[in-house]
Amino acid sequence: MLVVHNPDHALHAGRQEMFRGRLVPCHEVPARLDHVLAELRRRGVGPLHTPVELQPGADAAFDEVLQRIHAPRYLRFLEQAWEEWVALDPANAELDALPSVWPVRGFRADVEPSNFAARMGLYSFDAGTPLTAGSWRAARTGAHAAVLAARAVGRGQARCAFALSRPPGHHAGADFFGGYCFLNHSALAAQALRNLGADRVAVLDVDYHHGNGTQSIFYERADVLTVSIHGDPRTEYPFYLGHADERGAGAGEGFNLNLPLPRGSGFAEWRAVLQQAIAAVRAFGAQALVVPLGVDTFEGDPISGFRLKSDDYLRIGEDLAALQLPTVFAFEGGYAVAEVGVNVANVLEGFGG
Ligand code: SP5
Ligand code: ZN
Repeated sequence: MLVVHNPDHALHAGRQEMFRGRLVPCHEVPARLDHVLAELRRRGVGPLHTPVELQPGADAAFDEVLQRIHAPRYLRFLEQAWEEWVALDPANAELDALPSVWPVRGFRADVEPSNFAARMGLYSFDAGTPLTAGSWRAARTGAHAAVLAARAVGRGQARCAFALSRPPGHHAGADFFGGYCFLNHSALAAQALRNLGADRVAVLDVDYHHGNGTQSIFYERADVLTVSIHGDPRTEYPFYLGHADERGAGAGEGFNLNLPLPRGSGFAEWRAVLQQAIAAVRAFGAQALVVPLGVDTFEGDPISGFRLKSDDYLRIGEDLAALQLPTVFAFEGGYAVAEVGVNVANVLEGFGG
């Protein structure tokens, strides 16, 4: 298992997220990744590859994938956001940037406001995703790590790879951030695999939360099947997407599969649904697989509602390996910080290779 790690991840360290009228400490903290890295090292999972600092333009193929998945004006926004935030008021340098106004139904999303707060709302869907001085650098290097992992798999240099990055990715859409995510690693990995010749790529999202960003990016495409197993959006974040009747649109009709489960579900129910997901990936005839790997399905997760135990993650890895596909894993959620390393490492160990 090739592990590509994001050396810049700790540059993104939000202080607070908005929750029910209060600013509360961020759940998505740098220590999460440190625990995963430590556990992988302890078990000798590797080799470990650390991408060198990447200047814009230094890897033209990466920039091409980034621009294919994300809107150029959104990328420009992210790149400049921190400077603009501080330009509003020098005192802002001590605060995280959070949006507080959004264009809802019937408002204009086609005109980009010049006001920074208004643009921040245009490009986001929640107030739980702080943007900090280092967020862009961390997100960009993390996205690069995901593309490098996909490239190694797409070129046959590795049968499977793990992009160990944060901030996470699966809630980020073509032109929006949210759910702690800015750039969509799994979408970028899927596109990189497509560019290297895989005609059909499947994304099987096992994070507790629906992969709304990935779904929306590929919703009208037939070349990437998106499948997500998640807490029912009637009660669970991100609420406004992830229902079973969302099947794709246009050319993409039939190429999106949502498998929501009620809050409180345990591994028996979860694993039965994983078998459905795996059957769909097989029926699609995928030539490569991308797995947004969140372990916030864990019973001890502080913000989620499934009841998986640490040993269950070994079974998930084994079940996914049965597909016998070149596979890229990308680190997503998981907020029981002390257990995140063991749970992620169990999936990779169960998968083998
Ligand atoms: C990648 C990922 O897993 N993103 C998840 C984003 C969830 N954001 C909303 C969190 C709501 C926090 N609720 C706290 C409840 C504590 N009792
Ligand atoms: Zn999640």
